[in-house]
Amino acid sequence: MSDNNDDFWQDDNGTLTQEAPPKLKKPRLYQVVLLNDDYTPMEFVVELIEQFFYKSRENATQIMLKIHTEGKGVCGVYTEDIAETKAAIVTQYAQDHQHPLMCQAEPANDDKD
Ligand code: TYC
Repeated sequence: MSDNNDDFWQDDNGTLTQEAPPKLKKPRLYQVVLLNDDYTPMEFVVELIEQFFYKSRENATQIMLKIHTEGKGVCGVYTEDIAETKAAIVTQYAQDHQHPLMCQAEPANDDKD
């Protein structure tokens, strides 16, 4: 066996072998956002953020106020399946309580690794 360079190996029969690059990539991340509306009570939104996104009361209140003033806000970042599932569960939970609150998943800005 001889080593031609860093990428190729040559065995005794002259066969060249190249090591394959790793196939696994980091999964793309999705952020779960809540959208503002004029009807859902602030207290309901704060409690929902605490319950579904495991935020402290203080942090949940800050996120709710950001949504209220800016139109939307990020509650958490997950892989795609988890983000889509969480968004659907949260929207359904709000509907079950007769509130029009909308929750959606969107691709997070991928900063280079
Ligand atoms: N704008 C709502 C109100 O004034 C409060 C609210 C905040 C609603 C965040 C939705 O995602 C939301 N009662």
